[in-house]
Amino acid sequence: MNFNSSSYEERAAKHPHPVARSLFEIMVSKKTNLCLSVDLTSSQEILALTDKLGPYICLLKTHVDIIEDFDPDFISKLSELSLKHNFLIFEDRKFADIGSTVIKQYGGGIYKIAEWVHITNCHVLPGPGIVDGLKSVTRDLPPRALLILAEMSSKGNLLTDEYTKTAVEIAKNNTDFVIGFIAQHRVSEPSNDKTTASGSNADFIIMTPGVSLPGRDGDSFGQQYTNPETAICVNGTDVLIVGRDLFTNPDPVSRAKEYVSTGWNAYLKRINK
Ligand code: 5FU
Repeated sequence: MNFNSSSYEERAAKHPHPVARSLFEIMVSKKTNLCLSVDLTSSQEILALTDKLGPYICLLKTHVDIIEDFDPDFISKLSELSLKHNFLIFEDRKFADIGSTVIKQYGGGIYKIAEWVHITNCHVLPGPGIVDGLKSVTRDLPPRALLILAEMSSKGNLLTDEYTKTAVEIAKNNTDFVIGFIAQHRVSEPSNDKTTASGSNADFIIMTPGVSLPGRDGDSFGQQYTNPETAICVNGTDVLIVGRDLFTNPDPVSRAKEYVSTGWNAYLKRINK
């Protein structure tokens, strides 16, 4: 739709949500808008790669339910790495059930996601009650934030324009918890000079999966890739989410550095610096 020409510093200074502020501050201090999607299935491999790439990322995205040897000690170690390297943790759980069920999925079970994850996400297929349910879990916890899935990267997905508009409306009604969207474009109007704590000018963060440096177009299961420059300068995203192009790369550090410099230069171009 549009893009946000304000700097991450300006957005950090004005943002009413503490998790959004921290994320912007980390992005500025480390000069990176890269999120590693660490879709590995062994906890040792996840921890080792996270330790290696920690200096280059602002955010680590997990799928905790694919880990084959999960145990609570993994969470302590991951949380230590998030402090050591200064990044936030985003569990890509894609909650999609009614409020009373997601309360148990987010706060309980084996993973107790709300206890250690700064950011999670949900579909809004069930209606706004899912957001109310998730939010209720966070009442006595340190600041937690939610992203709403407004668009997906996969071919033939069912998230129509009408659906996306409704997702944005639900976000605008919950700016004390929702800080942005998983999307392929800036789906809400940019806040720029008119940022408010809530409502129509809220400063939503756009995070985009399905991103790869040129050379990968997709996979055999419908994934589609956009390149980082287009994602940031044309589509208006704020955070690049990259998985296989990093974790299957024989030299993930060099590859991560390429994403960091491409992503940061594209951001500087967008804000005209
Ligand atoms: F919401 C979405 C989406 O629309 N597309 C995605 O690819 C989430 N993802 C996730 O981003 C997906 O579950 C993977 O964890 C990651 C992309 O991984 P890739 O290896 O870079 O394709």
